[in-house]
Amino acid sequence: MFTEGQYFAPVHAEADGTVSVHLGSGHPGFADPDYRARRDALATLASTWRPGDPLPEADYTDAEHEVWRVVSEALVAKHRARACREFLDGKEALNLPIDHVPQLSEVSGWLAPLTGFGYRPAAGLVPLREFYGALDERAFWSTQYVRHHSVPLYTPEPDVLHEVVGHGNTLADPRFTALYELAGQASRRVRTPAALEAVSRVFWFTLEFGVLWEDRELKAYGAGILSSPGEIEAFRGVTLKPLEIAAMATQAYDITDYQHVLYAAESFSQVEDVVGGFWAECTDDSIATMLADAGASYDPA
Ligand code: NLE
Ligand code: FE2
Repeated sequence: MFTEGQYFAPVHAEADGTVSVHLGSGHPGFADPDYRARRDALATLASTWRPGDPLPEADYTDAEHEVWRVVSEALVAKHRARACREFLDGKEALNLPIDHVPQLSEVSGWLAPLTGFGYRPAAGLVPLREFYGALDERAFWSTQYVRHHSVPLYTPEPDVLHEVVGHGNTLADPRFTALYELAGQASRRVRTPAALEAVSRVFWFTLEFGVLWEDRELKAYGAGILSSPGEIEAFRGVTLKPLEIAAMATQAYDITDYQHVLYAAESFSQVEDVVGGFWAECTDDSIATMLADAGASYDPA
């Protein structure tokens, strides 16, 4: 079930207070007992955290540091060539390590003076209201596990590489964080599930998978593209549509594969005007009208 907009293996609280992660048979770590144990341990670690606690420290293994290094190294040149300027500004300011997985506490410490953003540890799927609501408090819910070593180039599951290399570099740039905060404010303003879903879909096609034109070259600004050494090579070949809120809010998407339809902005300023403007103003009513005009079915439940 993907109503929450992102793919996550379900997490179950066990009677002994631990948490177990249920990887499906198609998951690259399904038949790897060490990986499964790791996922359970890191989900349990995150689940013990309460607001006000220090962020839990994950005892990353050499093998996990190695996956981080392989992906981060592959992304150095790819970011330079394919990431938008504002992302590169954030990346320069944040200056993440290449050779080891940093702790969420460390990255939060580096982000604080730049934009005031910080992480919260997530055991698994965070409900939409909580995920987006936190953005309004400059807090970003983040997983801590590392993708399976057999799939360094692409994973549909948000892992710590995606949260920190993809989102973290954007959370280091104030033009980006203004957009995250507006998404958070929009989520708090809207009440209906359909309106929240619209806010979330627009987030998907922008801050997760957005692309934009920069000096007549197509660049990525979405964290989902920018954390995948595979998809960052492929996005220029997909069907591009103009940046349009109603279209993004009603576009179906497959979260388990490279995106086939992306929305290209004319510039970063256009993202700020169109997407930031939508999140700044949208209400249940304005979204209901927009969806009705777009011919989408709207269930005001
Ligand atoms: N496909 C991305 C990656 O491999 O880093 C993660 C996307 C999470 C929504
Ligand atoms: Fe993400």
